[in-house]
Amino acid sequence: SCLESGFPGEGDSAYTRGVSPRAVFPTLYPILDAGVLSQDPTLRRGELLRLVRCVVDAGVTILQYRNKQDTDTQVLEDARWIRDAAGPEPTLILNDRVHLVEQAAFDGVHVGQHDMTPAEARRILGPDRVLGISTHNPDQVAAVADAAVDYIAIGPVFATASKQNPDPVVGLEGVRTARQRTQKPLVAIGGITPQTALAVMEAGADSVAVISAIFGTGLGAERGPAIAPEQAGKNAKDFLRLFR
Ligand code: 3NM
Repeated sequence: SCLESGFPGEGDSAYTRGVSPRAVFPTLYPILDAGVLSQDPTLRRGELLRLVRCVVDAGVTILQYRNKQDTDTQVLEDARWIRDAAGPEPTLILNDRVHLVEQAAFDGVHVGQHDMTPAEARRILGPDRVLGISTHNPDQVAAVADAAVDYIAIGPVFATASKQNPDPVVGLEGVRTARQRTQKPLVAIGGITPQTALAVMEAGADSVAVISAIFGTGLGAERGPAIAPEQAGKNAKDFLRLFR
């Protein structure tokens, strides 16, 4: 195939194993951060339901749930609502909590540089689930270029307000260098908007991961999402339109 650009290593999951790895990864990878959700359980459930439905209806095929602050019990409850709302098709990725993926009926996990080695995460996950890892510079990309991961994220590409203590921005140049260091699907993250997404893809990313330009920034407490679910769907569509 003209899209073929290399083969994943033996450690990859069924998600990319044996197929052209860069051809299968979705171009838009929204991340729903728990910071945009209300604490009240009833409100929270409705918010999750509507936000997830709206972006899935917009055409989103992969979605990460990122919750850095709550208990496993809360994360698991949220994750189950998300799966219910998304239906069986979308690929759902949980941030960090490898041990909850199976119970949540999620498809995979995203780990950071400090969470756990790819080999350890792969051992817990088994061969068939999706595993992604964060990197913050091209050297870190090179270090996991042949690891048992399905994709490599690099960021922040641009300044971001959605992550505490972000690493220094890598810019488009960082994406270009990262692209030279791996054949795996490369996901760019950090401050990406519809205005910059095409330049990021042209620099070599296969996908853009996005929090605030789709879901907004959380207002916290009991106030609920800053962005209406319909608006989140429109935002996702704005990205997807660019990639058609
Ligand atoms: N990880 P936004 S940047 C979750 O550099 C996350 O690894 C990053 O949110 C990294 O699209 C980031 O609002 C925040 O900038 C992305």
